[in-house]
Amino acid sequence: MILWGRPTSVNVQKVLWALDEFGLTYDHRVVGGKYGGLDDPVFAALTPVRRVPVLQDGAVAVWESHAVLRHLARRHPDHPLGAPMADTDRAARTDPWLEFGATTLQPPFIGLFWQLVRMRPEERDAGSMTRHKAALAEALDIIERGLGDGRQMLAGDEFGIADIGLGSLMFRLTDIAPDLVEARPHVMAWHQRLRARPAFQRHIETSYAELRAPGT
Ligand SMILES: N[C@@H](CCC(=O)N[C@@H](CS)C(=O)NCC(=O)O)C(=O)O
Repeated sequence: MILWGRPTSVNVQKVLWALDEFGLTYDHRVVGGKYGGLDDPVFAALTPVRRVPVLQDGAVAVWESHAVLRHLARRHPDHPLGAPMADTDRAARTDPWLEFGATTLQPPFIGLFWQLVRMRPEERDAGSMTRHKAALAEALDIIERGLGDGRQMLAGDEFGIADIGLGSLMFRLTDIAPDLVEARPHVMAWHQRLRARPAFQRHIETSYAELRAPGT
């Protein structure tokens, strides 16, 4: 397998974390951001969006980070992370979280991250930051309710690919908006459980200094 994508991308980090949890080996091609390469013909032939991550697995190239997580699960139905996705009823507890992560949690997270990390203070827009924080608070309330029945992880008590898809945002989110996380005890406890995983420490809790706007 070949994983394409810079490790500072949160979407690439999801895949790095998942590959590590599945115990898989792969070649890593660092492209995107300051490394460039997204318009190179070899990479461009793999994905119409020309964004990272892309996972080349034999004859297929999978793009969209959550599609990659599902692909790995389907490829390894006997692994504890893959088994739930091989069972329609169990998959139905995971899929909504992955969709919710991509459509509802991640967009305001990316918006706030860009404002606070990737833009210089003079470029920031207070109204936009307020809107992103409000949307994030609503999304985190939903996770808080989801975890409120005492379950350990998003789709039940077992760690799964939904925890990877959404949990990968928690390190940076806690950095840029600690108040949003600290106000939600179930979200905080879930994050702490993820932090105990060595693969989380290796791939998620990493510096994003290279993404900072000059002078910030
Ligand atoms: N929805 C896509 C988003 C992909 C995406 O926007 N990737 C960003 C990095 S997080 C990218 O390729 N940006 C261009 C770059 O890194 O140069 C996914 O989940 O994979």
